[in-house]
Amino acid sequence: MGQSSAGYSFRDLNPDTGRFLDDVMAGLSRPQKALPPKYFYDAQGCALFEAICGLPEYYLTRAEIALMRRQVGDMAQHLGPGCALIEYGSGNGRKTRILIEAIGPVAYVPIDIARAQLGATAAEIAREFPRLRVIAVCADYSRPLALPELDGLGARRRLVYFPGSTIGNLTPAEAAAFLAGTREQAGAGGGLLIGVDLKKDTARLDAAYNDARGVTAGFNLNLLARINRELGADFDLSAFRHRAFYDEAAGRIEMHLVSVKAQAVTINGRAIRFREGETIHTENSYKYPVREFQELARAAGLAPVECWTDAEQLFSVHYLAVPE
Ligand code: AVI
Repeated sequence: MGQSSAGYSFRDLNPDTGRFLDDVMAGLSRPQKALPPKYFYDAQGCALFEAICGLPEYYLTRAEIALMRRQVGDMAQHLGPGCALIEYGSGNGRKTRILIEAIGPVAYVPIDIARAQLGATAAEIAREFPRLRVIAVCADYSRPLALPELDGLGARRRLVYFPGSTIGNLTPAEAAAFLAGTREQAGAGGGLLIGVDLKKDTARLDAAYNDARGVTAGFNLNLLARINRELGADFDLSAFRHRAFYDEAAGRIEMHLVSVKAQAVTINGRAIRFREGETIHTENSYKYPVREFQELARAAGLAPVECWTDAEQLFSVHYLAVPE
């Protein structure tokens, strides 16, 4: 584990070594071509996602931050002081700061696949909260991972924080399996605090993923640009366009990249053919009513304790306890 002079330690589990090419080839060889959304987040992708979070149409981030500010006092009553706070997908840590200030954890363990952003966020938080032990872990939290040793830190319990409705990027079956794995990481007596986007009218959802400035389109297309940059592929970005829509029956936004013509792309010496109009499915973003998400949590062996929503009923944050 590398100890940084900035007051945090950094453990690199090398989440991307060798997997990107295999995942891309496997995804583009399926009848419905698909790419895993975790690969959106290279440096450009992180910057584009930051821009998305500030867009007028993308209500999720604003609603969740407003909710956290309004309810964090009540959350603190449930969560108590002195926990080890483990965060999946730490991003820029804006919501985390609100939580850290209110609950006073003894340790903060941000886990993210985006190495550079993880280091920057860990350094900033270590500077802002000098008494907090910050242990950053660069890892793919969608796969089983070994957490650093936390027992010697004097934490009363473990709290896993998973904000931003990133759980919505998993299918419900994947989300249930993920919750069950996270329950194990939190351990008996621990808890999970999870941000979940709520179902709402289709027009608002469609607009959030089809912003007028085309930032979401750029974020989606950056996946192909990343494959070109890192795997030496020859995607012509002007021959693909962004498509996102809400599928009401499935309760999810689907994002695709549509091939605007018949074409072939070479990746690692192999030609991948596209028909005109054929799509690469790049992301799902599921939306859950409060009860539906609580059912999912129960099925994963967790006990829903409390759920907070923002004033406009756009977003929810669930507190789920791990039974003793
Ligand atoms: C990270 N995740 C929760 C975002 C979402 O809303 O599903 C990713 C995103 N995709 C397009 N816009 C934002």
